[in-house]
Amino acid sequence: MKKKLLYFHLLTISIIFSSLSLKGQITNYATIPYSTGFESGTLDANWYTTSDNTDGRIQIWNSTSLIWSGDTAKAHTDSLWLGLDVVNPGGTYVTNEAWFGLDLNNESNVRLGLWWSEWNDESEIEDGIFISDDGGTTFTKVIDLAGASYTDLQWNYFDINLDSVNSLYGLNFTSTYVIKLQQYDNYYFAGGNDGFLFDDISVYNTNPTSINETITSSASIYPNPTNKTINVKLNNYGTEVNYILTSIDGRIIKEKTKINLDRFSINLENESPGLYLLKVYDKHHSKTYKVNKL
Ligand SMILES: [Ca+2]
Ligand SMILES: [Ca+2]
Ligand SMILES: [Ca+2]
Ligand SMILES: [Ca+2]
Repeated sequence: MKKKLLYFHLLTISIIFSSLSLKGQITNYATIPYSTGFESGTLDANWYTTSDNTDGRIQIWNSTSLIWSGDTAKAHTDSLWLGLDVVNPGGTYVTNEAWFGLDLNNESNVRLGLWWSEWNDESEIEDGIFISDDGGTTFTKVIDLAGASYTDLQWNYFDINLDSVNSLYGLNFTSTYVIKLQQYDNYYFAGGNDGFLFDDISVYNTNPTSINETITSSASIYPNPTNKTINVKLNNYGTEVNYILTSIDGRIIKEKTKINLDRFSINLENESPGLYLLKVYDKHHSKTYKVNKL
């Protein structure tokens, strides 16, 4: 009886252990600044890729090797890019995952910049950018990559404020921070077709180097939420103030430079409802505010 029980415990422990060891497949976590344009032709040690069936394909492609119906898939920069699709002849739906690990312990003011394009990829809930702060055990989707809303083979830039993403989704900068690029579809790039292309990925720190820490700046943003206009009143900013308003997925909505007033307004009447990030900055100060458009 005792022996049986022990065996049962060992079995349970080994099952738990083996299921845990399937997670956390990243063995290297890059420090920042980190960047890759895939020009070495292989994924560096910070990456891990997986597909939920053998039809999934995640590989680095050459810009000139994919031509279909008069279109050529080209790198954003230089020759090579990372592609997620399904092997020819397709037909089976696959979830492709490309992870990369970052050591962001004690970091702040971190941004993720990346270029993405797609080829006739349908929009599914699984398509997007996901983040884990626990080595890939749990992921949160932070950006939709909805292929149907974008022009095929046109590169789009995302510049994502990870501090804002963290505060929005309750994530933290840890030593096992994972960014997952995920694509779900059932055909291959040229001829089918479906697929995601990625290039020029960077994770970088925007800590200003010569900030005067004793001067605190702030801006009053009102009304917030708003359905029309927001007013911005500046406190302790210098001259030549700039602002940049982005959607939560990093698309620039509005920007203005060298404002020499201590208050100004931004018209949001024609913008869709949702959360926006307003960065207000001058030479020595920079602060980002959440703006809620109703
Ligand atoms: Ca490249
Ligand atoms: Ca898709
Ligand atoms: Ca498209
Ligand atoms: Ca499809």
